[in-house]
Formats: sequence, structure tokens, C-alpha cells
Amino acid sequence: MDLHVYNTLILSDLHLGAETSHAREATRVLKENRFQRLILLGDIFADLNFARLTKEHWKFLGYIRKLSNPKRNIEVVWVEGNHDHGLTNIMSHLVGVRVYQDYAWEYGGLRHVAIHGHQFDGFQVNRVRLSQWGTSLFLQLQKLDFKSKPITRLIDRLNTRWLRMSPKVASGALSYARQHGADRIFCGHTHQAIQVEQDGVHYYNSGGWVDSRLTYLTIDEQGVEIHDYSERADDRDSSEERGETDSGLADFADESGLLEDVEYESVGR
Ligand SMILES: [Mn+2]
Repeated sequence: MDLHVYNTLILSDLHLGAETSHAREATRVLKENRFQRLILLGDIFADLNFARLTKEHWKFLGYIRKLSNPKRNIEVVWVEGNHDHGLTNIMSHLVGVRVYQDYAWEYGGLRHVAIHGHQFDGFQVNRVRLSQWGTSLFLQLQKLDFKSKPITRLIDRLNTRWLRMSPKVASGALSYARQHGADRIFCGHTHQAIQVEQDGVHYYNSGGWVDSRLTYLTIDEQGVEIHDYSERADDRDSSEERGETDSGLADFADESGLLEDVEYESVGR
């Protein structure tokens, strides 16, 4: 366990509900790091179908709820993404976090802004129609219940990859930062963790949790750092896995501390 306390930890594009979501690894990152602020920078969900959430997906949500307990004194912020749209109201009640379209804060004398990034992907006009089409195609394919998983996995990938416009998002974000007087701007959406500096303004992308490269950002006095998740050899055999009969909801209640911490009633700040 790294006892260093970061000012902020940012992760995005977990796509809970997608088969390719690395929820277990993301939960581990939250448990193994200390931070005063957590920013969930959009597309934490893949779509509106809660039935697709697995046990590990519910565990992640349960842990978010636990972190948002005021007794922990951690500010948990959810910035809405294009896949999260319409879910965030429900989730703010379920996991007790505030939801923003964009979020700004001061740290180290610098103005920071976090925004998911779909606003800059260059397909704003067609975006909604495309992603609704993608989601409904995906759900249709799901209903066909393929015996082998490669097809649904392929569609999951298409759904999350086709709008990746990494350079466009970077340049759009840098303009947005300049318009809003920000020194640093943070986005997700592209699933490609990068940093770009232009005329003294810094752009950082937190990457994602659905591909082979799993990344998150941290901010402290040393600056901003992109981290690659790496699994220790002994992690695979940990005793975390319990009986397969456990329901995801039971895990949610367990992880969130609802079972042990009944006096905690207040959600949302
Ligand atoms: Mn997105």
C-alpha cells in the first residue's frame, strides 16, 4: 500500500456493463491509493442496462459509495460522459456522489478543469444518433445470445472505439481551457492516456479501463502523472473471490458499508 496521499486521482471510461470492463482492477486502484479527491471522469457506465452489471461491477459501485461517506472526508466527483447520460441522476442517489457536466478546482495556484471530452470529438451533430444506434444494435445482438462470446466482445469494442478522436479532443480541450482560463484540463473519452502542452496550457487524458492498457491520473505537488495499472503476481490468487451464488447487489451493500454502517443515511452533498 502506497501511503502517499494524492490531492486528486482521476479515472474514466470504465464502461461498467461491458464485458471488457476491468472493474476489479479499477477497484484495486482505489483501494491501493490514498487521495483527497476522486474524479470519475465519465463513461463509468457502458449503457442503461443494469442487468449487464456483474458482481465485480457492483463491487466497484459499492466501493465508490463507501468512499463518498462524509466520515472519510474524500470529495468524490462524477463528471458525466456520453455513455453515462441519463444514468447520473440515479447514480448520484445510489452511490451518493455529486454529478457535474464539468468540474473546476484550484490547486497549487493553478486552475484545473475536468470534462469528459465528447464535447470536443468533432461529431457533435451525429453523436447522439450514432451512439443510440450503437447501443440498440448491441442490445439486439445480446438478445440473440451467442454461444461464443467473440461477437459481443467485438461489438463492445466497436461501441467504445468508434468515436475515438484523440487529437480532436486534445485540441478542443485546449481551446476550452483557454476560454475558461484553466492551466490544466483533464478529459477521458478517447481511451488513450496522453499529455499535451500548448502555450503553457496542459491537457491530460486519463485513458480507460476496457483495453489492454489500463490507466489513471494523479495530481500532487510533483505535478500530474499518468499511471499504468500493473497487477502484482500474487493478486490473482487473493481470497477476494467468494461463492458464485453471491449476488451483485449483496456485494454492493457489503462494499458500500451499508451492512456495517447503518447510521449513515445522508447521501449527496
Ligand atoms: Mn465517452
